[in-house]
Amino acid sequence: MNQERCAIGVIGMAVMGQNLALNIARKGFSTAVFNRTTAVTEKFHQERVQGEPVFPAKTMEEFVALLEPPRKVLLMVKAGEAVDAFIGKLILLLQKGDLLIDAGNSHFTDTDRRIAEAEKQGFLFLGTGVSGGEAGALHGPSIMPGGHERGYLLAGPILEQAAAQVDGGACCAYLGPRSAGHFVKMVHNGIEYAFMQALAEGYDLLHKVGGISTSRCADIFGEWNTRENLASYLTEITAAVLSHHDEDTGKPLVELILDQAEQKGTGKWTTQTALDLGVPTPLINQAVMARSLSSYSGKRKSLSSLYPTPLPVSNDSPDKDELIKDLEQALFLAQVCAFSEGFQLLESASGEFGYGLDLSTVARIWKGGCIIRSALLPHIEHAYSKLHPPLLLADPVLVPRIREALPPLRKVVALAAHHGVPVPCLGAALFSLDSWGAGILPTNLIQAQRDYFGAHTFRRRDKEGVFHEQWEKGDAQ
Ligand code: NBP
Repeated sequence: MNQERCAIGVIGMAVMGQNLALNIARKGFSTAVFNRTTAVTEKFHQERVQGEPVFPAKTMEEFVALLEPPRKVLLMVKAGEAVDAFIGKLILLLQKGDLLIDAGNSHFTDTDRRIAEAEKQGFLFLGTGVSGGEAGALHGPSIMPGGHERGYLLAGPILEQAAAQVDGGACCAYLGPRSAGHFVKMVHNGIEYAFMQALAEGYDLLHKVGGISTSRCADIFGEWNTRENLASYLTEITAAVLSHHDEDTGKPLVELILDQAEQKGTGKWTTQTALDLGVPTPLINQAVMARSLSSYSGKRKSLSSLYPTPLPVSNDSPDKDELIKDLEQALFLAQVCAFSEGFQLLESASGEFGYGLDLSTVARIWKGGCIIRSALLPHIEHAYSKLHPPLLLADPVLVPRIREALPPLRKVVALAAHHGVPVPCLGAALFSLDSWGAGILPTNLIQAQRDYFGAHTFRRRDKEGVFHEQWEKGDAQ
């Protein structure tokens, strides 16, 4: 293949970088590739490149020399120090006006810092979320760029062709200034955590309370995936995972996997940021907590003998068909609540950080390629483009479906409590819906308590103004 100046360069030849580079090259854009460890680049080039215009470089100098000015360099490396290390090297080799794209899962505050530094040095910078795992990276991910809009003018045509295409539109759009793209990706991952946890709770209830085998659970998830309420990538892969058998033992592999969930941090960041912004994200929080708690396997084991399950399945098993029907509705609501809190967080951050996010665009570019793609997203796109509900839970199209699903969710959570099966996410969905819909909450008492011990004052329902009460007996005014 003739060497030519490349349209773009990709740094980082682990799973995501390799697949994204191949995807971009298959769309006809010549692509230079580089990895810190050269052997990785060589192996990739020998084993996976088959005529695509991919050009490996052994050194950073060689890599940069391969690029057509203004140069576009996409970093797909481990978030954190590796990104800063590469930026530090690249700014010595690139020229003003060249573009850096950080496409890893960087924390949004790191992206703000890097963009400010890039500006000082005269470079363009895009902080870009990419979702879809390795298959998405190869066949079309959802791409969430933010940062310098002039940078998007340079790289947008390449990214849009590499992205998943849904209804004739690319699942990629410029989202806003500074860290808008990485913020949206972080919230995407938070929603992903919540929905994964809810699906796991659904499996747990089917299995432990319904006494349904893992293989039959696989069929149930498969059926749910064909229906409007739950059709989604995560439901689809849950069915695939549950139907997968271990070659050595012949058992469903999931039953042999240790119940200790790991996390790379994006869920935790979502929760931390939501707390900072004062946005309630109970499902995402519970999903993060559930993973944290699961990691304490030794402590859990010693406590499991102290607190046996209140009701063994055989004593009080519900009707299986009813459980399956109720769970479908409950999981639908968990998904709606997770999206609702994610979009509320995006809306709040957009105001706080000046991102100017268009929430319908976010929903649109999540419709394909990404891990949280779901049959719900077209409704969410419509809600935010046409109806602008104060909260997704108030979307007039979704309200009747939410009302219909609420009694089954209540039944499922009660059943789980009855049988001692933990359902933190499904429980949080019920808590969330009941709290938003309660009208009056018992926080009046909290205000009174605060005023009692700290003279924090309170406002009243029946009069304007701010009040403090002498609460001690006999001291009341
Ligand atoms: P990893 O996150 O595992 O990172 C591996 C890459 O980072 C390799 O190229 C490695 O080079 C390089 N690297 C490391 Br590790 N430390 C380095 C350092 N100090 N200096 C320079 N390079 C360093 O790869 P990935 O799973 O492909 O993910 C890439 C990015 O995409 C991450 O930010 C990740 O969070 C994000 N992401 C991943 C997925 C997914 O499904 N995996 C999905 C969406 C987003 P080496 O070969 O020399 O060690």
